[in-house]
Amino acid sequence: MAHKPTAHSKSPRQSAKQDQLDAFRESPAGEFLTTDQGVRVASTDDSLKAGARGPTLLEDFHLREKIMRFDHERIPERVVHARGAGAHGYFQVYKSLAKYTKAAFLQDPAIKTPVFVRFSTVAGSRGSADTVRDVRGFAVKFYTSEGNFDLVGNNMPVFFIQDGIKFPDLIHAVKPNPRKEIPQAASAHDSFWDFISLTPETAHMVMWVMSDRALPRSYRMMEGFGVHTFRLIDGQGKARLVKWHWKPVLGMSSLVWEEAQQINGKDPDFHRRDLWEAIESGNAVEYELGLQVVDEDEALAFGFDLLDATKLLPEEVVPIERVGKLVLDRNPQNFFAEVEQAAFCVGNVVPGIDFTNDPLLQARLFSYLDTQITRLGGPNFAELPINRPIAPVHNNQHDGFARQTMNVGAANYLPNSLGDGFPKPATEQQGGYAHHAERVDGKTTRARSDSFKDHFSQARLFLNSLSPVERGHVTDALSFELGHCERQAVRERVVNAILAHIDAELAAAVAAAVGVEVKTAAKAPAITTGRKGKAVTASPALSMVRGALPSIRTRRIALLAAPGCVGGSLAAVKRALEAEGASVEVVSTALGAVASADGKDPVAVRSLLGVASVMYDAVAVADGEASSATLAANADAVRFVKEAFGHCKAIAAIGHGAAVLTAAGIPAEARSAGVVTGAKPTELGRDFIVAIAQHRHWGREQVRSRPPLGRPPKR
Ligand code: HDE
Repeated sequence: MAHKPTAHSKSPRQSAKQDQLDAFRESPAGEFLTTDQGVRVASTDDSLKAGARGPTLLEDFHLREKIMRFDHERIPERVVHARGAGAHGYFQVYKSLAKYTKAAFLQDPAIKTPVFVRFSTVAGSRGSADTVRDVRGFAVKFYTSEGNFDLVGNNMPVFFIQDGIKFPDLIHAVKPNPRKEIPQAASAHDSFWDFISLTPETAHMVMWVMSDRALPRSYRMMEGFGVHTFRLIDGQGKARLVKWHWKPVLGMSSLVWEEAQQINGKDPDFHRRDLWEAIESGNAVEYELGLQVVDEDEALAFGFDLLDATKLLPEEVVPIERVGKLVLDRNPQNFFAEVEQAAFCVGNVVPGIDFTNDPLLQARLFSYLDTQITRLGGPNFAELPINRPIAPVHNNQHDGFARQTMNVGAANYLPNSLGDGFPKPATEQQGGYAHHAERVDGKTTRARSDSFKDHFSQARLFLNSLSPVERGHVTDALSFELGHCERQAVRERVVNAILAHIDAELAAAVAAAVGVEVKTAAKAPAITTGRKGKAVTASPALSMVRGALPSIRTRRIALLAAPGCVGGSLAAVKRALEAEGASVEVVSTALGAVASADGKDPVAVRSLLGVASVMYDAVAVADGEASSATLAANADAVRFVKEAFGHCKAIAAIGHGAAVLTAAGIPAEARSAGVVTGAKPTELGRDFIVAIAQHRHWGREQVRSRPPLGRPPKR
C-alpha cells in the first residue's frame, strides 16, 4: 500500500531529533555480553585453543568476530577539517523572517529547531592539537521540518581562493609535505607560503589567518560566517542576497601565540575539553544568528563582487540584523557515531534558501556530497542517525552498501501506476523545493570575472581595522611563519608580491625579521564603498578588541595555595569569582586538602605538576607565610605566575602571596595594570574580577622577553 504524502509539520519538537538518536543508542547496563549475532559469550579473555599451550582454533567465532570488528574500527578522517568537536542544541528565531524567506524554521519564534554543530581546525589530522594557528570550521546542521539545512561555515568571513578548482592546490600546499609528512597542522613552511606568494587572491584571508582570529580562546568565543553570499527567497518568490553570521554571546577572545603553542603540548584537547566542560557544567553555549540582507541588484553595489568569497561586506555598510539564537546544551554520547559520522553538505538547503553563482560555493556543492562516499563507505550516509532528517524521507533511491531502510511498495520508479504514482513530487505550495529562476546566459569560458580582480584593498581594510596590538600580532605571526620558510625566494616573494601591496610598514617589518628586502612599493586603491559610493577603508567591527565582553563568565581561574595558606580569604575570593560565573580551581603542590593556617583547608583539585597557567585565564596566590615561601621556592609555581604575567593575564596575590610575584620577577615597582594585591579579600576579589574581565593587559607586552628573530642563514 502506498502512503499518502504528509503535509510537513510546522512545529517540530526540539526533542524530535533527540528521540530519533536515542532510538539508536545501546546501553550495556544490566545486560549479558553477546556476539553480533546475539549469542551470549561465556569468556572473552582466552581464545579457544587445542590445549592450554596449544594452537588457537579457527572455529572460535567470538575471537574471529572480535578481532575482525577491531580491525575495521577506523574510517578515513576528513580530508580537511579532520580534527573537531561537536555538540547538540537548538535554534530559535526572535521573530518571523517571513519578510525575507519562506523557510519554515525561520517563521515562528515558538519553533525550536534541533541542531548539531561541529567545530574544527582545517589542516591537522584527526589526532592533532587544538590550538594551532588555523581557520576554525563552524558547521551547523539544522534538522528542520522541511529537511536538513547545513550552514557549513568558518570563523573567518572570507576564504583563500575565489574558485573551488584551486582548493586541492591550496590544501596540498598547507598539508604536511608528502615526502616526510612534516609539519603537522602548521602553515609555517615553504609549500604553503610558496602557494600564497604565487596566488595574490589569498592576500585578504592571509591577514585573517595571521591575526588573533586564528587563535580562538574557545570555540565558544569566536564568530562564525557562512562566507559565501547565499539567497533568501520569500513567499512571493522574491530573492534577496544574504551573508550569514554567528555572534558569540560571550564575546570574542583569543589566545596569544606563545601560549597557544604551549597549550598544544600541555593540553592538545584544549578546545574540545572547553566545549565539553562548559556544556557539562550547565553553561549552554550561545551564538546569535546575524544576517546581512541586500537586494539582488546590489551584487556589485559595494565596489566589489558579492560572488567573490575573498571579500567581506563591512557591517558599517550593511548592518548585521540579529535574528535568532543558537544554543548548544547537550554533549554527544558517542563521539564516533555523532561527531565523526556527521556529514555536512553545503548543498543541503530547504525551500526559502538558495545558492548564488559564487564559483567557490558551486565547487563545494559537489565536494561535500562526494567526499562522504569514501569517508562513510557508500551512498547511504544520510541514514546514519546523526545525519537523518526529522522530516520524512520517501524516494526511489535505494540499495548500496549498508542500506538500512527496507523500501516496500509495488513500484520503485516514477512515473508509475503500480504504486498509484507515489512517492509523488510536491508542488511549490505543497513544500516542493523550487530553484530560484535566475536568468543565466554566457559563453563557455574559464575566465575570472573582472569584478574579482582586486586582491589587496580588503586585506588592507582588515589591517586598518585592527588595534595597534592586533596589528603587532599580525606582524609577529608573519615573521614567525616566514621565519620557518627555508627558501629565501619564498620569503622574498611573500614580502614583495603580497605584503608590499597591502601595507608598506607591515612589509618592511616582516622583511627585516626574515632577512629579505622590500623591492616593491605598489599600493592598490581602496575599492570597497558604501551604497552611495563613498570609499570604506576600515571596518572597526573587525577588531576583536571591540568584540570582547567585559565579563568573567565561564573563565578558568587558578588559585595557588600550599600548606600554611590562609583558607578563609582564599575561599572568599573563590566565592566572589564563582558568583560572577567563573570556574575556579585550587592548584597546589599535591592533590587533596591543603593544610591551612586558619583551619579552613582548601581542596586542591589540580597539582602544579599537572597543569600550567596557559590552561587558565587568570591566577591568584593565597595568603600565608609558609604557603608563599613554599610556592616561591617551587619552580612550577613561579613559572605559573611568570607566564601568566608574560601572557598579559590578570594576577592577584592575597597578603603574603605577593612574595610569589616577587619570586616570579614581578617586583612591586614593575606591577602594571591587571596585577592586584592586598590583604582584604572583598576588595581584592572585586578588583581582580574587573582585571580578569579585561582579559588581557596588553601594556605588558613590551616587557615580554622574546628572542629577536634574527637573520636566517642563506640556504
Ligand atoms: Fe570545506 N570541505 N571545502 N570549506 N569545509 C570539507 O567535507 C571544500 C570551504 C568547511 O565539520 C570536506 O565532509 C572545497 C569554505 C567546514 O564535518 C570537503 C572547498 C568553507 C568543513 C570540503 C571548500 C569550508 C569542511 C571535508 C572549496 C567555509 C567541516 C570533509 C570549493 C565557508 C565540516 C567533509 C565538518 C569540510 C571541501 C572550501 C568549511 C572535502 C572543495 C569556503 C566547516 O568536502
